[in-house]
Amino acid sequence: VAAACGSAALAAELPRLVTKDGRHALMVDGAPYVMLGAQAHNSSNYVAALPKVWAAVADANANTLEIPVAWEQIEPVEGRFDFSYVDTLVQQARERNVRLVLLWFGTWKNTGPSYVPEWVKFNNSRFPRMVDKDGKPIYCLSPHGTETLKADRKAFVELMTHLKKIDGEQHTVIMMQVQNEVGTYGYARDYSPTAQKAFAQAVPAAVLKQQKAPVKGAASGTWQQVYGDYAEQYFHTYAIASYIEEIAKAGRAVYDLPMFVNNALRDAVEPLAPWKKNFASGGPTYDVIGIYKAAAPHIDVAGPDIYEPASNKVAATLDKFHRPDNALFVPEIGNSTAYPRYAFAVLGRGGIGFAPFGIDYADYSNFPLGSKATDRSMVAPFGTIYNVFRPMMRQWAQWAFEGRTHGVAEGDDRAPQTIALRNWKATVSFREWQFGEAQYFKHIQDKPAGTESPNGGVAVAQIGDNEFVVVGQHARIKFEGAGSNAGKPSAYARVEEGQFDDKGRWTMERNWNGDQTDYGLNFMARPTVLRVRLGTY
Ligand code: N0T
Repeated sequence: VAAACGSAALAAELPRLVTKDGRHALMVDGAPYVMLGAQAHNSSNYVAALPKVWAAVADANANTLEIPVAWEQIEPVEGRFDFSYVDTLVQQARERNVRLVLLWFGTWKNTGPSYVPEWVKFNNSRFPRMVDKDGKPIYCLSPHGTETLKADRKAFVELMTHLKKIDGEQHTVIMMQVQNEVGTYGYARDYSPTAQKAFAQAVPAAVLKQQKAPVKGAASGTWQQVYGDYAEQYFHTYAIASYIEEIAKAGRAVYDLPMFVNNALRDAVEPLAPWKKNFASGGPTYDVIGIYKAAAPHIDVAGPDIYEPASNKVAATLDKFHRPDNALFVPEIGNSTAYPRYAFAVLGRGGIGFAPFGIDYADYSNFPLGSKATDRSMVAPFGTIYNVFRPMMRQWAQWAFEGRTHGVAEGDDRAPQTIALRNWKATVSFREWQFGEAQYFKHIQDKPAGTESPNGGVAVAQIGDNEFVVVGQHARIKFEGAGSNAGKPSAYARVEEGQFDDKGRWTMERNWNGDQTDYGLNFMARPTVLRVRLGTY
């Protein structure tokens, strides 16, 4: 009876984000959870479109679906709300044992107002657009529009109220994205009289504290005085983040789900420089996460939307968004074959979630951002990876929260990478045959099938002093002593191939030995889970 009550109490616990020692966990039903996610296409937020979404989500083995809820669909007429799509969505998710992350497409969707209801879209006197330096309205709604904020907030609060009513016990919906890829393309900020007045005000103390100036300016004062050439971008960022905060805060007051924002990236490799139309000003780009933390404390996470596959850029982006005050969460990543390998890097780094975009059999391909394919072949490369993580997702999430996990994705240079472990070091190499060392087979020119482009990845959890869980594909891993084991010869005690079940029990299928371990542990196309124990002598 006590156990039954205990699990009921856990199930009733609200999802929330927790941070300890600079690491993060998304708690779902009282325990760390990793979103092995999939995002639907932008127009699949209708009941009739859902079958093609669910089919792809199932092929992906995803445990979480990210899908829009549009302001235009829940409040087509001001003050009249329709939650029929939300009801069906939640119901169908439960039937499939899939959790939901709802994307609130409100005032800003990829910066524009495309998803606001018609009564908002064309009423610029009540819902002002931003204006340029000549006072001409531009496409983007102004974050200084107090009526717009009121109306968006009201709709969002209605949505949260409804979710609490239909889902306040089960928590099928585990997280909310507030707006989508906010900011403004082509314009640094609003130049309306209201904005001009605000721009001349002093930078709020919370911002001063959390956002340092890239180039030293005044310690306090106006945006211009403190942030110099970055002032317009930072000011606009503050305006948008404050607007989002009002919405998130009001929504959480009725139903306290974790909330996040997503970001259309600025380049994380090129040196930081003032905005010059090269990204959306005002969005949660890596350089202004501090402003979001200061202005929007009800937003837990700022996550990168990754649509540039270059491995150095992905690595730099993951580094910049993974901070003691910001959990690593990739709410969108391209769905072409260059991207699945990054699941190993994100899950290995302790990310709380990863979601390819466009996991949906709608008749739409967002090539060249993503895959040309719109069928199972597009989903399968993610599905095979999720397939091995899903049974042990809860353990992995716990290990990640304890700082035991690491991960690498094959670089575009195909070069080996090392992973520093506690008293061990692992080297991961790519395009190796399963037998032998490349140096003895220099006359062999060909490479393993399916490795023509980089797609290897390995994630490792150190679950004991000498024990590891290793998941990989298209890669070789070798261990050697480091730290207190440095210089000691070592050998495998066991290399068991198998699976953890959802109760954390390990089932071994076979023990690798002989050719299967003599030249490192070699993962081929099919992702495999190994439980490895080493010893020194
Ligand atoms: C994303 C998606 C959807 C290297 C694009 C990406 C989604 C939104 N926007 O399919 O629209 O709702 O969040 C913007 C990518 C910018 C181009 C990067 C070129």
